[in-house]
Amino acid sequence: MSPKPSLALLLAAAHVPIAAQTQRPNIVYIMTDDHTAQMMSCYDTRFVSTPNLDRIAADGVRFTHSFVANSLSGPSRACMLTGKHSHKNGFTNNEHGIFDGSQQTMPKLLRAAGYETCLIGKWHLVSTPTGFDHWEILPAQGDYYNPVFIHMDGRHVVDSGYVTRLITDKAIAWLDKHTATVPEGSPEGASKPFALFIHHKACHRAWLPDLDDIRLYEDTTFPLPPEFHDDYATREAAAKTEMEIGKDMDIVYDTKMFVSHEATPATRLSSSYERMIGRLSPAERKRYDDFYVPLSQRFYQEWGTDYNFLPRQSQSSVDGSRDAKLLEWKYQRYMRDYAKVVHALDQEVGRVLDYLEAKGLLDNTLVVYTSDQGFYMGEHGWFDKRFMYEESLSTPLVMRLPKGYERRGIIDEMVQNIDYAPTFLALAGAPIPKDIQGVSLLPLLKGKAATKADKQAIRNWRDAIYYHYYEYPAEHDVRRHYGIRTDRYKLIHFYGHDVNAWELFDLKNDPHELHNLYGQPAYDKLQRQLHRQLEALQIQYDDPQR
Ligand code: SGN
Ligand code: CA
Repeated sequence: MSPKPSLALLLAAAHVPIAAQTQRPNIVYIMTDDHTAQMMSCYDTRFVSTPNLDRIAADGVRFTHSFVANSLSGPSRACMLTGKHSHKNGFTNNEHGIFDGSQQTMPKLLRAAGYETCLIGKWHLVSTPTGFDHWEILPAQGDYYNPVFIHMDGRHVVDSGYVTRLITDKAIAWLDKHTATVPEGSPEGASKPFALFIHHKACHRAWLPDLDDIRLYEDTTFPLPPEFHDDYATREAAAKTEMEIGKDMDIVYDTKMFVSHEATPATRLSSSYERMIGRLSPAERKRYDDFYVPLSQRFYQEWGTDYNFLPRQSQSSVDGSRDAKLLEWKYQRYMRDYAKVVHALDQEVGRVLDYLEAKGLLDNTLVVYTSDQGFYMGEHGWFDKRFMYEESLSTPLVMRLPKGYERRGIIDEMVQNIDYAPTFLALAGAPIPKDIQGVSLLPLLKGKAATKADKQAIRNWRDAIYYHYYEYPAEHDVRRHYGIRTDRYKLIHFYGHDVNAWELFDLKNDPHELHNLYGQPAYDKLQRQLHRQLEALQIQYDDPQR
């Protein structure tokens, strides 16, 4: 009978360098939903204060050119898990996708390299999670109030409380349990290194705050973004969407103008709204209503109960007109509720950092804070995401680095969410499979410890990223498109159904992407060059859509 191989031997077989085995860093990956960099004070000081998120950036690094590959929840999650673009991991859109959990994923590879893996929170990939030693997930989008969690044994259990706090409680409870158990004969002299994935529901629509935070930001008047009154000239697909604050934001569901079922005019999403707040206990509901009902009564007194949606022209309404005032009023409500939701998120991230610090784990842990994509906070008059324009192509990314990684401050190389998988594998000392399309970010994180090869990797860093969005026909009506972004320019092709349009932007001279330069003779040479670069990327990533 052959003796059982030790863990050390197994790790060696997994190509983990022996020296690294004693102190391999832990990974805490915190991914929120729809949290955009404009609403994070280390990126943008105009709107909110996020001291705990800023702490990660201040102690570590902040990426200023961090992008997603497909600006939507499920697809982003699949890119993160696999390190591959949507056409390779198979999960191209939320509406028809079921993630193939039998494929190679980063959590599975980390596990094979000796990590313990745990996932808590939003999953959104339809199939059952694979590659995690422990998971507890929200069904689909999940709920803010007293949410259901699905357990590994299939039970659906309702927990009392606010979702952001509950997800953190569960993550910390898992850490407690994990750090208390040291496997016998562990070569690391402690429990296994871990990779903990904390996936928040916040701050997804409809931005329902913790009752403790419900009155925050009520005295704040948020400045309008410069391109709030965009008229979408020269951008056909932008003009065709349904994500305008004026025209498409629901007065009941989104801005919460609800008195009672009987006393409130019904909208398309009223019953969804009633279901969401119907989850509150009577005492909780009273606290909720004490705040929103008087506001709603005042709203309907002022604007009338026939109010439904503003017309398209509201975007460019004359200052002081009824439509213009109502549009701005909706914007302020949207911003305030979103800001409240971010507040709880910031506090709960602080709680995780404090926990790691108290346990002496912080210095040997890579803490990543990011979102599944960016979001529009009134830019172009919009909410939601999906487009390859800057606000939703970008996603916040800050990291607190484990010891040995000395880089601090801003990193401005272009990075993408397909890079997380190879980064975590490299950090664990595990090999990066050839079919992974992202690249490890470790060379950017080493600072003084960078080797010759790292410096070479930085010199040869990618000069463009590739993007492909597929979910159409679907909610918000964003047409399918793919494109390329370089450090200065962007070329996008909207295709299929009723549109076949190219757009070209000069991000330096037109940072708000209002002037589509495609087809203008002065840009002919640049246009041809970008087409070539785009095609080269489609070949490199093997995207059949060309
Ligand atoms: C829901 C929202 C949409 C949102 C998608 C995708 N509608 O369908 O506004 O774009 O999720 O978001 S709602 O009426 O249900 O709130 S994602 O982040 O999960 O991709
Ligand atoms: Ca999202």
